[in-house]
Amino acid sequence: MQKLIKNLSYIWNKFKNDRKSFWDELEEQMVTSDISINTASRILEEVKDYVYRENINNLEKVKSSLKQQIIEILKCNGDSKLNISFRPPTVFLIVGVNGVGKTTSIAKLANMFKKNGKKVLISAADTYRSAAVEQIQYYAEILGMDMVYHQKFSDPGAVVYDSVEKAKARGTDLVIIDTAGRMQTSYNLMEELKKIKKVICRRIDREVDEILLVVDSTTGQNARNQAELFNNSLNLTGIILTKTDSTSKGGIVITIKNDLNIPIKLVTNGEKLEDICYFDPVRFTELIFS
Ligand SMILES: Nc1nc2c(ncn2[C@@H]2O[C@H](COP(=O)(O)OP(=O)(O)OP(=O)(O)O)[C@@H](O)[C@H]2O)c(=O)[nH]1
Ligand SMILES: [Mg+2]
Repeated sequence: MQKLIKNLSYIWNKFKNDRKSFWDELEEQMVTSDISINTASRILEEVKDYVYRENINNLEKVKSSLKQQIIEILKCNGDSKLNISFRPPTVFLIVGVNGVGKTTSIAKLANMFKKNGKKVLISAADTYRSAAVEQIQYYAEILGMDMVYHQKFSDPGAVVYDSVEKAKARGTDLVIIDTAGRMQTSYNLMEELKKIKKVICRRIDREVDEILLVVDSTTGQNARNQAELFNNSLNLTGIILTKTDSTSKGGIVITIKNDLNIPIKLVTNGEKLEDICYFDPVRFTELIFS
């Protein structure tokens, strides 16, 4: 993860001589860190308000006010935890565009629940690529988990139907569903995902417990558009932020939470099965400033 505000110390000398250009440059740095203009303005309005009200003249205090505003945005009101149903199986639907890290995040998540003694079933509803089934199969084998899959190009709705029925019959705690990231058009993809969602809801007789969008933290501001598109079709319950170990800027999650109010629930930071954790707004903010 890269520093969010790279040169705050460098532009600090402008604070005394030319305040306007200090604020402008700070805003520019935030925007190049994948924070949307809308979000950056909201943060800076609060920071400026504090600086002028308290007559602040100290870099550390400005920095700490910035951090505080970011933490406020990223904080969730109790909805950052994963929703586990008291009527098993709990069902998580994992969605996201091609290559963001859906399948590997599913393996990491399955491993996390398995370590907590839960029985997990993986549902290979990405029937668009045959390699997708093989990849899931590999993880299901090393994790010793049930898996449901059909032929390539078969109906993903049918895979999901079978998965939930099998989970019910076997007393499985959690079903995690992998989905395709690529389709001929995003319209086709959204229609297919909506259909999958409907199948799950009918089988469990409630809303899907989690619909998680996987966001590649190196994507930049385009990730906001992805989140908006998926959210409009599916009503997302949260975000899994991946690849935070690479040279990502991380600012995109501040934008997604501020502009779309979708909570960030999990973060992955490597390729090993253990490289996943719950999102912690304070730790995350410290990291992007450290
Ligand atoms: N360094 C690093 N690499 C990651 C992380 N998460 C995923 N990857 C890598 O990203 C690549 C794509 O991951 P997948 O899980 O296959 O992505 P996907 O979204 O399922 O891709 P499609 O099925 O093609 O849509 C793989 O090479 C992963 O190892 C992470 O947290 N850190
Ligand atoms: Mg995949």
